[in-house]
Amino acid sequence: MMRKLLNSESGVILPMAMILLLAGSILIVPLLNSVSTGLLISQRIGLADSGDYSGDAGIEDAIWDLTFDDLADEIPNKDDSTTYDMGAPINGETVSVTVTNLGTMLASDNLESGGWTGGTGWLNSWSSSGMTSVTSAEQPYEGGYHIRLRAVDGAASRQVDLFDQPPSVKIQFWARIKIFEADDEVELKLSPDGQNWSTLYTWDADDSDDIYYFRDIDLTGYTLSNQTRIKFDAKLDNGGDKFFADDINIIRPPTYEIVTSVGGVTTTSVVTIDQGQVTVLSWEQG
Ligand SMILES: [Ca+2]
Ligand SMILES: [Ca+2]
Repeated sequence: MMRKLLNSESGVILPMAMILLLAGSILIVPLLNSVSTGLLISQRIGLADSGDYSGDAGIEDAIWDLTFDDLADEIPNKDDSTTYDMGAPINGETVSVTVTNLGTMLASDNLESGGWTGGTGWLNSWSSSGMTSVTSAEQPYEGGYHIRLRAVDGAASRQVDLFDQPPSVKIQFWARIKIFEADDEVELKLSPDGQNWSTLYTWDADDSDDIYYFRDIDLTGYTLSNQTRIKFDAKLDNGGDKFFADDINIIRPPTYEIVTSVGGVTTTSVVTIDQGQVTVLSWEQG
């Protein structure tokens, strides 16, 4: 009896499992295809008219694994890299894939050089005017130095190449206001050319509590050029009104270089992946 029951149960379970498996395949395969096609149509740019699609397949596979699987977790830090062969040959050839984490930092300066030339990733030194200094006075947020702007003509600006970067670049920093009265203002401005300026943020008397705050400003929607300028610009009426800034970073979403090699053809792509949103910054074969 028991034996018979087991037999009859297994006879039911196997077909049911097969049906579920089949149903799963029917649902999942089109889903994968539509997501993959979506990536291709909406994200891919500038693909050369080349006969070798195997390398492209390797890149698409890596983008999928970075976005939806755990490939990103394997290379969590800047310059981390991993190399693997795709599970199944494509067009009869083995596709080798190398994925490298390019990191998120585009430019940074914590002012710890004590002057206007420090930091990394910038096109040049800070340009300063008026009663503006890198100073150790009045408690920097971080380390021993910060920027201080005073009076009507205080300003500090710097250039960074943001061309070919994803739209969702951010500028992050710490800022503090001391002794502002009505009509005292400091603005953070952005320009693609040094001529046309957009105001990203304005501090006024309401912010005058002498406490450092973290600011995280998204540059999505602004024109980002290869000579993007950021500028702290003071409109204060005397030297006792003070604006401080420290630990200034320009960052992008996690960015990866994917290189595939198959049959002597190398394909290289750089992509950013921001909470499931893929942006292809470059995709070249040769
Ligand atoms: Ca500092
Ligand atoms: Ca004042």
